[in-house]
Amino acid sequence: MNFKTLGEFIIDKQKDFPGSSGDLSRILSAIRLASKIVSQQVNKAGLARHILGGAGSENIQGEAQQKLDVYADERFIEALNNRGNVCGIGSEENDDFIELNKEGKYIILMDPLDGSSNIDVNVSIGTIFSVFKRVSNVGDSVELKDFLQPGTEQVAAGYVLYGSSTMMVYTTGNGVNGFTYDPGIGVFFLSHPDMTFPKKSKIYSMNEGNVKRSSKGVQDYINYCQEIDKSTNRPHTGRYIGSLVADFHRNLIKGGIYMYPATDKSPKGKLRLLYECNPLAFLTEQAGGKASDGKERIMEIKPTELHQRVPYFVGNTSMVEKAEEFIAKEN
Ligand code: P6P
Repeated sequence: MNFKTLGEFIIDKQKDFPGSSGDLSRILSAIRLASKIVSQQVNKAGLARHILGGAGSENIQGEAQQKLDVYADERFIEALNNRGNVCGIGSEENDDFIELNKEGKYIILMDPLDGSSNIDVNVSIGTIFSVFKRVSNVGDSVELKDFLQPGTEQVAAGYVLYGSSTMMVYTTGNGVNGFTYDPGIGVFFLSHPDMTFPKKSKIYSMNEGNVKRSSKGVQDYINYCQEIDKSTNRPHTGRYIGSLVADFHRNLIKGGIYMYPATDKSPKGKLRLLYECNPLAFLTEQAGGKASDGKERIMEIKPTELHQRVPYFVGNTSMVEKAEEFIAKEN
């Protein structure tokens, strides 16, 4: 077996930070452990009647929580808490942030199971995570300001995709690497080293039911994507699964843009800045792409709320900039 394991990779990369405490390695290992546990449940969701269906509760977004949402949230919180070096977690599934160990130097923001509306129809879903160093004093209680940092301050970010295979893709600021899980032996192997967006790209991902509810600039960009012009690789190909991690992962490998613009129904967009847009933006920039709200770099937005939503355009730089061009013209 000549593939490097995720565990070996984490330890090897730690050597790139001489004198590091190993705290970040322990956090990544905790995420690795929780993702194995969640993967096992996701992969039998069709059978485990006790898991399927609503948990009878709602999250702050007012979305019916699927039992797997709650299950995943609890497993990631437990695994991270057990490492003792995380002082707090902000999660889509919890109205307020959760305080863990006051001595912890890191905070985590996460969407424990994004795309959960797809659980019952057996479409890929994912976990998204973002890691920051706390800004409040070690030993004190974690504070909201620890979570409201701009994405540029992230020390690590990534996702776990529960699809035809389970993959973990992450960055600590030195490129993007993807690991595929072998459930037979319970190990993630380095299957996608140094992931970057391909130069050529023609996939656009948007819920086109929202086009008429979006701005003129977005409508003009979608029309541009659909025009026939061989010289500019058009018409582009529409692909939208309705599961952000799955759409993002496909576009990272094949090239493309994912858009969730502001609409009359979601005037600030639908996706959450802290635990969806920022972590994928960190990966994107590390993979040579671009992530914006249509005007401003996502990672430079100063957050004001834990569950803040923003319009989102992410993927190949050329495609994101073309969309921004149409948006700029509308004003
Ligand atoms: P719509 C899932 O709820 C999610 O947050 C993303 O995973 C997905 O891309 C998007 O919302 C789907 O939203 O409005 O197109 O159903």
